[in-house]
Amino acid sequence: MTITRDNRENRIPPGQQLVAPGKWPIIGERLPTDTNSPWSLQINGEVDNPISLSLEALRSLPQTKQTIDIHCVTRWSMLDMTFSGVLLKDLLTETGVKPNAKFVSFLARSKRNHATSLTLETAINLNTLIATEVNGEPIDITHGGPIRNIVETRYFYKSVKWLERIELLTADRLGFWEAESGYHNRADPWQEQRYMAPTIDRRTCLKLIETRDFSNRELRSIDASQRNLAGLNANRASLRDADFSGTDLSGADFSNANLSNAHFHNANLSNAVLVDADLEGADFSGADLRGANFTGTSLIGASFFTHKHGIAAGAKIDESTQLPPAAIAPLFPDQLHYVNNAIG
Ligand SMILES: Nc1nc2c(c(=O)[nH]1)N[C@H]1C(S)=C(S)[C@@H](COP(=O)(O)O)O[C@H]1N2
Ligand SMILES: [Mo]
Repeated sequence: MTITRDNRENRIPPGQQLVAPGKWPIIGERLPTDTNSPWSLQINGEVDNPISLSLEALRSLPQTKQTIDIHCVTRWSMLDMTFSGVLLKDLLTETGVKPNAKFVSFLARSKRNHATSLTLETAINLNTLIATEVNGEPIDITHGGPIRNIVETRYFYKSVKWLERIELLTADRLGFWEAESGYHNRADPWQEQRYMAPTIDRRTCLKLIETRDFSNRELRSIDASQRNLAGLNANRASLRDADFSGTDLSGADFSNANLSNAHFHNANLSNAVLVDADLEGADFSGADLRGANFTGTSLIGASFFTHKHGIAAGAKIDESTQLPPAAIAPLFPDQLHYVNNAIG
């Protein structure tokens, strides 16, 4: 059976950009805990007949081909990836589903027992595929082979690498990123459901801004826009989706901070230290980056230039900006072009 993608005119959800052709990034865990022992897939929990299928048994079941677009929460997308495998729906026909089963959890063979979940209804309606091949080849181990689930029209964190167990549940159990990093549990890229609501209230936030010390704190989605935070200490702070638009951050220390999807539009980051920070999906458009140090950063999906609302805004970059080749290599082609031009 072949399932074809819907015919959306615009295939790129808001805030996403295409990676260079053939450059599929590796995100999150790089390898499963154990690559040697044989792979199998268990289906248990609220089912009538729990089963365990060897990889071979899974491959010998009727295969479904599905062409989907991948959208990572860190703002990169890839179109027309053809996965094949067995539909979850078909596997659940084998096991039978108890009437009280409402959620499905996908669990990985990985160090942190990485998992994600969906409502059973969503999982079925979105044609969740238990995939073993991509574009006609077995899925590479770094991309979750030999078995990963594939969920179209959801951010890619709903597709677990090294899938080894599917558990049906009566109540939801948040997945790894959803619980640890506040990733949105619905994850619809067309609605930009990237993160759950902020973890800190307005008053605590204002007090913290006064101290200029964010070090080691969990401050996802904090609104620190249009402030004077020169010399901020944000060493090892967790600042996913934080809003620093228009803020003075000159000389700030963001080393080892998690700033994925943070907003630095028009911020002053002159002489800021971002060494070893996670900057995936971060927006530096219009920011002053003179003297800033990006050594050891991860910049997949980051942008230094936008033309949102018809207005072009590029970051201020010159020879004093430390943007090592290794850090900028994974940038989107147009972003890389802008940065290279600016460095001169
Ligand atoms: N086991 C496991 N599955 C995972 C992750 C992970 O860290 N561990 N990361 C998720 C995220 S955030 C994304 S974007 C995709 C990345 O898949 P890729 O590395 O094949 O691009 O895997 C998802 N599934
Ligand atoms: Mo992701």
